[in-house]
Amino acid sequence: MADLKTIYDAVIVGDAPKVKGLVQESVDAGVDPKAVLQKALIPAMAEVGRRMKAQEFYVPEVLIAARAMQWGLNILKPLLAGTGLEPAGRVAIGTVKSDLHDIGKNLVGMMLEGAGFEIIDLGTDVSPEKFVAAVKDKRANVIGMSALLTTTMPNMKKTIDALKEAGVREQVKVLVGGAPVTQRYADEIGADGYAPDASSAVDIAKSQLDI
Ligand code: B1M
Repeated sequence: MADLKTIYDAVIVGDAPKVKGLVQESVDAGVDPKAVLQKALIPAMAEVGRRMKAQEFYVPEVLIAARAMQWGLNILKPLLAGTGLEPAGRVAIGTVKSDLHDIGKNLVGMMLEGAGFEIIDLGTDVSPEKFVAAVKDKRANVIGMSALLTTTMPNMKKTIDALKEAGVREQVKVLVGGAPVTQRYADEIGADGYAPDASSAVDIAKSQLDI
């Protein structure tokens, strides 16, 4: 039977087929799926985040590790449903209206998922109304907005305004990021948090939700 450390190591090196095989082997042998998630996949992605911050890993390494984590997660998800394991938070993430850049947004989503958050991926070119609907209909408690263009950044503010108009601003934490976005801009538009990279996004989301 695969030990959890082997799964942890396989995620870090981004060996998706190996992770898939080992996770399947573990659950078939009766290992608790929660243990596989909490003691192998999540800590592995935390380590990937640490290496990214330390500039030991760059975008390609992070993407392949996240993909490996995803393959393992796909096996665990149906087994975890109904076990009462609550996600750390429910994040509706998207690239703002008129902006089609999604590499950074996907990376942030994958890192958050790797940290135990449930991700509602709204995609790109997401209107303020769609973000509002994710809070109302899908019970998101975090809105994650990404913008890569200086011309689309103002749509972050428009989304925050739409959340206020819909009366749901107080129900969610708003996290923003993307190359042209700064802490100063986040403060200016009234966001709750700003993260310069995917790994910090996990730290900020956790601290916003007091996890
Ligand atoms: Co575009 N593009 N692009 N582009 N593109 C930029 C952003 C640009 C800086 C290039 C340049 O001119 N030097 C420039 C913007 C200039 C500006 O606004 N000042 C630009 C432009 C102008 C354009 C077009 C207008 C070009 C044209 O058509 N004339 C056009 C716009 C299309 C549109 O969106 N409507 C366009 C199109 C494209 C492609 C489609 C070709 C492609 C996107 C493909 C895709 O995403 N699927 C593309 C690309 C790839 C880029 C560059 C080269 C790379 C962006 C990227 O993926 N970076 C980019 C130049 C550059 O940044 N060097 C550029 C890697 C990614 C991992 O980083 O997204 O910053 P990033 O994400 C980081 C952090 O920012 C942070 O974490 C991530 C990981 O650490 N982060 C968050 C991101 N979102 C976050 C959310 C958070 C927290 C952190 O919380 C929720």
